[in-house]
Amino acid sequence: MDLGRINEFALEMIFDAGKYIRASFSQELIIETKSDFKDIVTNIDREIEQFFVNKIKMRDPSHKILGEEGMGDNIVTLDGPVWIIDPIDGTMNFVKQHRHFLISIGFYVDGEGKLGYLYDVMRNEIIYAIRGEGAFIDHRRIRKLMPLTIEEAVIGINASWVIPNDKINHEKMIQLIKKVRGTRSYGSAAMEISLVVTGKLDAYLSMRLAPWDVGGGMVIAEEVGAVTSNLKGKPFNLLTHDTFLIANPSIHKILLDQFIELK
Ligand code: 2AM
Ligand code: CA
Repeated sequence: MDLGRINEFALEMIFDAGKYIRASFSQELIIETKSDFKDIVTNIDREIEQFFVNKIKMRDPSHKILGEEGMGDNIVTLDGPVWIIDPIDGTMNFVKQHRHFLISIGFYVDGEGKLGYLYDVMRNEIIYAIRGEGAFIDHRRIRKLMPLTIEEAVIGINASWVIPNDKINHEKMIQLIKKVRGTRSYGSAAMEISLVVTGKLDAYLSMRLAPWDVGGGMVIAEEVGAVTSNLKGKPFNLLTHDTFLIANPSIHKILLDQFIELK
């Protein structure tokens, strides 16, 4: 399989989708809710996913697609070539802020991440990785992450995990917030991952993410030395929803051992 050619195909498809999304602000968006009132989707999410599915299937019908909006295949295993796609990660930001949302795509073969893409549509900034060849931001190589202490770390966390909740020990989260240099919350898992792999954030954690939120970012993480896992320290399960942690390697274990206690 020629990953270089698939990479060129993917980059072109992503840039075309970006142009379409930017142009969509001149039309009225159709906004619907999904599982609950906080979970929203627009006609653009669906149109972009359909665009990716058409492009990929036209190029090679044997490639399978796991997409958030369900336009792809019914995926029960990661056997063979599988594209994991979130057409818009951060839909709430897309609707409300017209920025801070990304296209997130991973290309896996037999469960192994080969290509990863995080495209910040409004900044027109592409981060991508080719397994074994490194990660790039706008075609410049991204350096491996530098070690740091927990006191120097800036971490991405949603404020809801610092108030009493049924998923994680919030007292330990409060200890963590006191310990680190700073915290941030961006409302797009793909954006938080893009910041960790470029050293602008040192960790990001979430209690519930889907394969398409992290599939692209996990390939990039591997190439820059960022560590990914679920909150039990096991590999993130790309076939279902799971907890998620990505961190600079020097603080991944400390976060898991000292601050993260699942209920
Ligand atoms: P989305 O915008 O593609 O839905 C927001 O904190 C982050 O979590 C976003 O990356 C968002 O992706 C994701 N997210 C929102 N609701 C989710 C859900 N029910 N399951 C998994 N991920 C979700
Ligand atoms: Ca999405």
